[in-house]
Amino acid sequence: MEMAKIGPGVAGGNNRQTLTDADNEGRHLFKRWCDEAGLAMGVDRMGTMFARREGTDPDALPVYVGSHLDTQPTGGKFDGVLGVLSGLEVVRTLNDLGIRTKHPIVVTNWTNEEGARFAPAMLASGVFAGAHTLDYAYARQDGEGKSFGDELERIGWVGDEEVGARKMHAYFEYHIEQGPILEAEDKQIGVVTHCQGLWWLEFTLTGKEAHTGSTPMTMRVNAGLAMARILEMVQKVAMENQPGAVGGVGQMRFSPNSRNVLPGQVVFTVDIRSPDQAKLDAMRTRIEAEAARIAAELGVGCAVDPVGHFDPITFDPVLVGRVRAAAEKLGLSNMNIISGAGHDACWAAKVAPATMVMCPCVDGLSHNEAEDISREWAAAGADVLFHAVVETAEI
Ligand code: HGY
Ligand code: MN
Ligand code: MN
Ligand code: MN
Repeated sequence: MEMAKIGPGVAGGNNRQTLTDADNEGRHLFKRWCDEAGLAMGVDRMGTMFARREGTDPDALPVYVGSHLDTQPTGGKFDGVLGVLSGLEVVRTLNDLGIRTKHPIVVTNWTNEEGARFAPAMLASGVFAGAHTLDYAYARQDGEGKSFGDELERIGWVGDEEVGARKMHAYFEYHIEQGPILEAEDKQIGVVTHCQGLWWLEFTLTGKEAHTGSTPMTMRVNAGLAMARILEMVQKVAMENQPGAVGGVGQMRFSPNSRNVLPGQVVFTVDIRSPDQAKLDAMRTRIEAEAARIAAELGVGCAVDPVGHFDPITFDPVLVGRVRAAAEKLGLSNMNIISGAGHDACWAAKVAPATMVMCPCVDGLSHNEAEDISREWAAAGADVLFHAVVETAEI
């Protein structure tokens, strides 16, 4: 039986899903703006873009500042792009002021942060940090069976740099919170101390295709029912691990996906997260065991493939301190926060001192086209980013 392909369709919609023509267009616009700012562009074999501003000491390791330009199928007005363009604004401001830092500064656009089209999320930064091989990344397929490597080739962004060859003095990422805390606490700046860990568990349930009308209830091998019970169980496990745990499912695929055919196969990805390592791993163990029990009770086959994972991250205390000091110096209200969403900074933190700056977002909403921030919030975070980056790059 043909494996049910999962993942959103890439056609249409107001988005820049990774390696689509819209992503390509955004990359070329970003490159033009980097050229205009006098930056030298390097591209690695995952298509990640590194725009370098020279420092006074060419031997000094660069300070990297970036995020991602790719988006979800719906959303992404600020998620990622705010951090890339604010990084560019840091170097444009230094250009305007005629300031040359000691360390070079490299503005970065990581390929496929979202993991919407090609799982897992943070794919390019994961290869950069050695969590995935290049072959693994190139073989990842989207919902239409296209591979990452072929699509990167198609849009012409296979760079010549070995992935991970670059060494970083430090890495900064500015991002919207994508949650409700900063707005609710009326804070302008999130001083990001940690990021919660995650597991993406891809379940493949195998039932028996049969007529939804003429098949007696006692004769069904119902993969759809098994999926429903597993989703309910994931909700229960996450609620039993409050505070500080989340669990849910964003995508699933029935095969043959016909109204009057019981599904022969159901494929879906469970997304669980927690800042607590033990809690995160215990949730995974429990969900896999209970899913197997639920499937067995219904005579449904159950296979699990962990398609995404990273442990909870602690960001670099020195850099975190610089973000806090910059917010204080600028008179901006601020608080420590743990990032609920994953970011490229999580993999960068594996290979260099790294941290993040966050600004609030309206109603804590993200991964939704209604995602919004105020100009004041955007500017305040960019000011903090500027001061923290420049202090680290040394004048
Ligand atoms: O899944 C995440 O946390 C990120 O939005 N890619
Ligand atoms: Mn993001
Ligand atoms: Mn996102
Ligand atoms: Mn782990």
